[in-house]
Amino acid sequence: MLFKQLFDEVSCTYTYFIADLSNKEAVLIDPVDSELSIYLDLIAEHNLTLKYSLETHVHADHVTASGQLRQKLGAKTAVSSLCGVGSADIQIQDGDTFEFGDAESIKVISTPGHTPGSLSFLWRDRVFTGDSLLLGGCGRTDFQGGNAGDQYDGITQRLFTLPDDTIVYPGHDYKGQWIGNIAQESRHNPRLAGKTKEEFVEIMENLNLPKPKLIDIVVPVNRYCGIDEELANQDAEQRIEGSDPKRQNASVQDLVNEAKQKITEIDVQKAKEILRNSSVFLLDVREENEFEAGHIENAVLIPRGQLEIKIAEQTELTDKSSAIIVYCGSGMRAALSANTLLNMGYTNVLSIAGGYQAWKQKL
Ligand SMILES: N[C@@H](CCC(=O)N[C@@H](CS)C(=O)NCC(=O)O)C(=O)O
Ligand SMILES: [Fe+2]
Repeated sequence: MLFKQLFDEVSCTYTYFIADLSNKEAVLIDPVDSELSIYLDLIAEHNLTLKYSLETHVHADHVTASGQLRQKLGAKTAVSSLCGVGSADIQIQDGDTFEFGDAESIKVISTPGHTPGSLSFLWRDRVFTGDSLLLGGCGRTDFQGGNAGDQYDGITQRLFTLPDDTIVYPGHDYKGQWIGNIAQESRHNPRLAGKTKEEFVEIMENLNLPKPKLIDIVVPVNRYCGIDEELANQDAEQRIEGSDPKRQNASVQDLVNEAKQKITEIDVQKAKEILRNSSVFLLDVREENEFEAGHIENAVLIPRGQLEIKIAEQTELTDKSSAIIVYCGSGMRAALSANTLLNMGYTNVLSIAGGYQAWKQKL
């Protein structure tokens, strides 16, 4: 076996590389886009096939390399189904396993809290905890739909119940630490050891950390596996032309086209008419910074990646036949979101074609 713990010094992110040198299959966990050449060199040097690129969550501080690894090597991208990454090849569920090599298996342990879709991965005697459990700390829970109570439950019930000598490999470390183990973390982690859930929540609510510098830029891109929306479109066009046989996976544009066949789109004119004459839940699924730069009056912001979780909290929508109009920047994310809402049982969902860009032109 070949196992490497790699570190991106800019974002203090750990990436994990596991390869079975006998049958030449490899897996990456949380690859960082600026480190891509290192992964490609490692893979070429050992003549490996990269089978999976696994994400512990949608990252807020760096761009993932998973989309590029899919394009260049045909690796399958995999992220939790709760992350809103419709373009990922595999929508991971708790308990899933990823088989690779002769008899290697990585087991998925759901550890929500840092984000609703945060996962840990267990391989042999090692657990890759993403930004759930960090060494002597844990991931923050104050953005991206984070929840401190869930974080406490996930860490104490799913991770601290692993054998004491399980090695903990975190998603980040900001103090120069590399590894820990379950015994150390469960007994001495200052945020968790001997703390009740209420005490933990209190600590997490008072961290007062500044937002990650790149959050508004990288989260939307990471929802497309680290390839921005426009590039993803170009990529789709190239794939449809069949220019590259390795690029056979469903693209963002394919998913949008599929969604558009199932949902009902209306133009801006019609949307204005409906909004004038009836009471409708107007849903903006863009990111916070886009919303702040301008939005339709009375719209409720729920970024697409938080849709499944946050929509259920809307008291106005307990009746699933309530009218919902959804929009985004150009109509793509709204189409995907409308389709998600239909799948969740909402029956009266409309999406604004052309999104906020079209809306602004009709002011
Ligand atoms: N200074 C970093 C912020 C890093 C950050 O907030 N990291 C998140 C993980 S994405 C976290 O949970 N940090 C925990 C902590 O700082 O205690 C940046 O600007 O990118
Ligand atoms: Fe994170």
